[in-house]
Amino acid sequence: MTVDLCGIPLRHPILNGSGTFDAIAARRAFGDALLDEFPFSAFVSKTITPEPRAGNPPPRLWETPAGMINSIGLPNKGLDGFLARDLPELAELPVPLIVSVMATSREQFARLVGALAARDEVAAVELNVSCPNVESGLVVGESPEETRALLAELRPLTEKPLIVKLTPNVPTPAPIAVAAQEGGADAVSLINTLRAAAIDPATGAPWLGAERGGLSGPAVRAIALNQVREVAAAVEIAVIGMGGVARGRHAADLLAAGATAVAVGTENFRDPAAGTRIASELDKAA
Ligand code: RRO
Repeated sequence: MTVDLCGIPLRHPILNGSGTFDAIAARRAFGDALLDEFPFSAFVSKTITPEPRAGNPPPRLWETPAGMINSIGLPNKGLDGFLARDLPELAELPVPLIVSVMATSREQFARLVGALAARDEVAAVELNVSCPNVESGLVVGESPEETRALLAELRPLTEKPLIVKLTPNVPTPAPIAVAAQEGGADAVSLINTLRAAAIDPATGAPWLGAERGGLSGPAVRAIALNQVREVAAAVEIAVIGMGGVARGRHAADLLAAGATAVAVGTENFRDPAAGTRIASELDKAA
């Protein structure tokens, strides 16, 4: 079941969701065995920002029935740290590399995309306009106008595919996806996590250090399926579907809903080989 994702040939349709699989740590843990049987047909990096970030105060995770709330808050080395330290290691992976980026202004997004455009190791760039866990006040991906304007500014900077990661925290994501397409995006990916909170039963206060976070896992699967269907019906560009995928059947459902490829997220924390298993289950079902 090979796939063409915006001109990038993939061995199978299963990717990782950004931030849900640390390939550098996994290589340290599993050695070169990781490269012999890499779980995903392309690797999507954790989101990077122009400057280093420490991330949100702990606790950062809460388990829910059939899901998980995270409030990680984008800890990363910043653009220069990523290029110097992470990119050389990620370039050794046996699959195309998609780098996820986030910034709080169009100029800063342009700095990130411009720098990555110059790197042969990078196959595509994912624009994370949907992180629920930062205090910028503006979630670009909640506004079609902002999304279109951002793409119009970034599109001339690179011929590499630009993927827009959509938020589920809007009444319907289709108008945002259409705006991304009109601005020149090559693909959209969805869903990011749903805004959520948890209370510490001992104190009655918010459990998460940042007070709220984003819900993922099987709990969100039916929402993801509906949003992927709506978006795939509204755009001609490729759709990368994700949300609670834990088995081949779930991936098949998202492909039937119109996705070109499917990403695995929360399930990677439970089973680091989930990508390989899900790709093989999907293959057997086909
Ligand atoms: O780092 C995070 O807290 C985070 C990000 Br950037 C995102 O896009 N989605 C999410 O659930 N967490």
